[in-house]
Amino acid sequence: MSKRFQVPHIASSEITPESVYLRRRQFMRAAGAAALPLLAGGTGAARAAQTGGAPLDFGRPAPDGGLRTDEALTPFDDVTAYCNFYEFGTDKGDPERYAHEMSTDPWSVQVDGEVARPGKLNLEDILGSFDLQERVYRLRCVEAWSMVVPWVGFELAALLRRFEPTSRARYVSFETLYRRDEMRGTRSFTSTIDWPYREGLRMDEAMHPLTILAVGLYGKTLPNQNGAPVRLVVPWKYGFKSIKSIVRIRLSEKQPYTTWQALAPHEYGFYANVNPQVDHPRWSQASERRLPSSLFKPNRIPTRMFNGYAEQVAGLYKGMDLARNY
Ligand SMILES: Nc1nc2c(c(=O)[nH]1)N[C@H]1C(S)=C(S)[C@@H](COP(=O)(O)O)O[C@H]1N2
Ligand SMILES: [Mo]
Repeated sequence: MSKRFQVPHIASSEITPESVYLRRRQFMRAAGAAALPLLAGGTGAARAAQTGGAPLDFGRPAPDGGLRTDEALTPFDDVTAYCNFYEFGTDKGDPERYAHEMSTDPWSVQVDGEVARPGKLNLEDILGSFDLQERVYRLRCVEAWSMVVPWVGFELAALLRRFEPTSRARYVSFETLYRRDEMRGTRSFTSTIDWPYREGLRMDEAMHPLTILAVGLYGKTLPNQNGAPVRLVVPWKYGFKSIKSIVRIRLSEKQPYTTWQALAPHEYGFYANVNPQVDHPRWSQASERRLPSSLFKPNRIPTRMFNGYAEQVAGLYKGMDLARNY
């Protein structure tokens, strides 16, 4: 398989066992290649030691057009131990306990629907085709907790363009892997989800430069519990939109089915933009617990419109009633 490559430059400090793994997957089907750049400007690993507790700043807009934030990173151990991934159970610790039962190699993503060139990408193709960057984003769950995560990924727009969306493409939908024997949460009698987990975006949201597909965090390969090997991250929306372990992407003319909207339409809308003024029926969205958080140090902070990304994304919703289109 022939492919175009960029000349590598990886600082020796960035060559971790995980980056070697990522690059090995990048090269498995790419004979004759040298190394690829893993991170363009990776501060996450350097800041990994900077755990919670640093004062937060809300007065300043996020620097770099929202591509990074200088708020304290949520420590790696919290990001990987406190998870929502219902395929493995509903307890926050279940994904870390059981997601290793999911096999992620081989992996491919099918892209079809309203595209001129439908097809399938192996994970190796994905890793070899797009320059990986670090993006430090806030992640705000609809359950009113939040984290700051240094993701490694690339813009979803770059992948979509490769398949040449047609003029009829107005929405993008995503599907998670569904493998009952590897996902004990999907075998649970108490689960009311119609698997596979599905999510969707409007085309302009999907093409927005803040929207990424992540393949790593903290400079490492994405842990299974965080959605390995490839997951969506849409930082201005509630976390449930950021679907994990994606195997299918489909472009469509009509607004797609989404898991949470189907399950409880009064609680979870299609847009799910973070909005402190529109409460969830069962809890307020005015503030959030920034992890790490404890009984004695709840670390409660005000929630910001569009999760602090209003400057970048408010224009997408001009003229829309955000209380109706929640
Ligand atoms: N397939 C799948 N994707 C999912 C979920 C899930 O249960 N299944 N949970 C969502 C929710 S509610 C949140 S808050 C984020 C959490 O991502 P994290 O565990 O990496 O922090 O993943 C989202 N993506
Ligand atoms: Mo969530």
